[in-house]
Amino acid sequence: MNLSTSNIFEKFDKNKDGKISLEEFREAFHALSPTIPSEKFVDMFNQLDTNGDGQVDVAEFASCMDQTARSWRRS
Ligand SMILES: [Ca+2]
Ligand SMILES: [Ca+2]
Repeated sequence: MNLSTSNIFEKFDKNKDGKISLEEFREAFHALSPTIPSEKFVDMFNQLDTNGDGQVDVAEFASCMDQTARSWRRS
């Protein structure tokens, strides 16, 4: 990977508190692809937030990136 997970994480984490809120996630994704419907963000966010505390921390983010990278390699 060219971009490290923490680099990507920092782009999402606008207020630098070490966690991505739903609002930060929505903003970052909206910039990437404005056509994604908002219910899709919530779905994706909930998948990232595996412990369900309403924030995505770096560990949750990293494990998701891991799975994504693995599924890319499979296909
Ligand atoms: Ca944050
Ligand atoms: Ca969480």
